[in-house]
This record gives sequence, structure tokens and C-alpha cells, in this order.
Amino acid sequence: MKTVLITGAAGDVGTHLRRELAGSYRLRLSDLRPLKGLAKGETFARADISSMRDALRITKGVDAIVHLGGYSVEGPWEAILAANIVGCYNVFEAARRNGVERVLFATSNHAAGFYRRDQVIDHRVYPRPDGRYGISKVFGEMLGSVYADKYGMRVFCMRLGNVNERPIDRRRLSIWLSPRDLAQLVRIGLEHPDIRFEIVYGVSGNRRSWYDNSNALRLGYRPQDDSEPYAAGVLARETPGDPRAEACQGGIFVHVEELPNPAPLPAKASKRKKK
Ligand code: 15L
Repeated sequence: MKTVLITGAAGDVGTHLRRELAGSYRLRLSDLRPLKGLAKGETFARADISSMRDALRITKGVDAIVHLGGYSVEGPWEAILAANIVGCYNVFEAARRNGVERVLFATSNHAAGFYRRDQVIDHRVYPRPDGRYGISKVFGEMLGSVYADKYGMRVFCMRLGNVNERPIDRRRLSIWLSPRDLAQLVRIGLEHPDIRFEIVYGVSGNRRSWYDNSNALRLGYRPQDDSEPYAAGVLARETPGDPRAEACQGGIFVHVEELPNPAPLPAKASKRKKK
């Protein structure tokens, strides 16, 4: 059985993934936050990935990494820099030094959030990040490209939409990713023999999708869920939003400067922020 490190395991995506992957892998979970209630086959290592020492410690001896950790929404540069730029570099570099074969990187729809909603985009489009957070996700994808080309690592970048039990608004009807479809995609990233460097969209088989996800389909992804059965209910509750947000795939990320981040800041970023 493979040992898989999940960074950012205490977050929403990590919580869904732990449940879905239970029994298939030995899971080493890491997060800045403490994590309670470990299941059979799980261990926990508290870590701040903005520290290379921590990154080296948690990546030692694993077969693969699902890198979810970081600042998960638009936010202040200091926080994005520490968690998503320095932290992401540390995870890839520590993986290389520890001989980890595969890294699955949770990138985001916000790497391409300035594409309009009337456009269908695939994995080869020029990225159009919708802010600092989106830039950090493009940075992570490009780090992955270097680690694949230069060091032979197998890198699987999943541009996640919104992982949730059900879609919550009009935009999410197009980018929803159900937990079981997330797990299917992650299993492809962990197991597919031909992965070198790939970008795929982490979305369910939504009829309203803005993505040509042929790269994921080519690798065997067959999503089980579609947001459409939820559409009437979701749209009945929807009120008109800011026209800039409504036009773009990234929604409010295209004009807000900060959103509440559910995760704590890495220590260095908190210190810098207070200055
Ligand atoms: C993301 O990248 C965020 O991590 C998540 O919290 C959601 O905001 C999601 O995008 C989204 O676009 O809905």
C-alpha cells in the first residue's frame, strides 16, 4: 500500500479526501492546524510548509504527495507569499530531495479566472489569473513543470473548481466538484503510469462547465456527478451580483482584494502582517 502525504489536510478539500481515500492508502496528514480524530491508516504531522525544515520532515519516506496546503482564497501578499509561493516551493523541493516520485498539486480555477464565462477553455490556454492567489497557483503549476522536466518528477496539476457536497451558487454550477469525483481524479494522479506533467480541471461532469476537460478524460477520468439537478434550486435563490464578477469565470475574485481565509497564517506571515 502506498504512503501518501496530504498537506492542508484539515481543510475542507482534505477532509473530503481523507474520507474518500480511506483504506486505499496509508495517509500521512499535515496541517498548521491541529487535527483530531485520526482514522485507521492515518497519521498526523503538524507542519508549517513555509519552513523548509518542516517540509523536509513531512515529505520523507512517502510515495506521493497531494499538496492542498496554503492560503486558499484571495488575500494579502505577505500571506500568499509565505504559504503559496515559499510553501509550494518548499514542498516541491523537499519532495525532490527526498526522492518522492509524484506530486499532485491543487491549483485552482483562479489560475484562469479572467476568462469570460462565454468562453470554453482547456488545459493549454494562456493562464489569466484573477489576483495574487491566482498568480500563486500559476506559480505552482510552473514549479511543477520544472520539477517534471528537469528532475523527472511525475506532476499532476488539478485546477480545482469548488469542492462541496452540492453546488452553492450560479458560478459553482459550472465549476462544482463532488467529493467522489475529486477522489477519482486524485486516484488517477496517484496511479496513472503515463503521467509526466499534466494540467486537468477538477470539476464534475457539469453540463454548464466552462472547461474542455479532454486532458482529464484522456487519462481515464469519468465524472459521476453533474450539477444540473441542483440548478433550479440554486438559481431560484440567486440575486444579481457585481457585473465584473458575473462576466468572469473567477467571480468576485476578479475585483475583491481579500476574502476571509479559513486557515491560520504561517507564523512568518502573521509576524510580517502585524508590522
Ligand atoms: C478556490 O480556489 C478556493 O480555494 C475555494 O475556497 C473556492 O473559493 C473556489 O476556489 C471557488 O472558486 O469557488
